[in-house]
Amino acid sequence: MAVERTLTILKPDCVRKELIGEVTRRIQEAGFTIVAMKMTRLTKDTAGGFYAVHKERPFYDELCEFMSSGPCVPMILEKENAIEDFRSFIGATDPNEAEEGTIRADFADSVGENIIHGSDSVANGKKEAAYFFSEAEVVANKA
Ligand code: YYY
Ligand code: MG
Repeated sequence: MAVERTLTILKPDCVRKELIGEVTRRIQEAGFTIVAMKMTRLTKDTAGGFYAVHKERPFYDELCEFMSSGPCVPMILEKENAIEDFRSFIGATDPNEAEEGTIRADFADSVGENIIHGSDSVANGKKEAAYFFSEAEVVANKA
């Protein structure tokens, strides 16, 4: 299996609930290596750019409001099979459908406020990582 990178965001609800530590601990315990990390606050426009693929969806405006409602913590994670494994680790988009023990099942309140993002393909992971981090901000952790 190939080593891949995925982009995650601990969303504003994760930060508000003071779950940065707990979720980051679980991410590392699951074998993902953090190679970039920051705290930032999106504007409605930068949130909209990140989720541009959903522009025509009925939830887009609310999603952009939510994603810009407070600070968030984007990270680039590295692991074998990172994309698929991280999607399993966070659980389904709707926490009511997320498997027990996943981040969204354990911590998310609703489909709109679901604690965490994970890239859905290697190509999108690269695009999303570049949305938040310059090359110089990506660190060879555990080289
Ligand atoms: O990749 P993932 O986050 O699991 O779901 P997407 O279908 O890409 O949707 C992105 C984001 O949009 C989701 O995390 C919450 C929000 N959303 C929503 O508010 N209502 C929906 N019915 C679907 C998605
Ligand atoms: Mg998605």
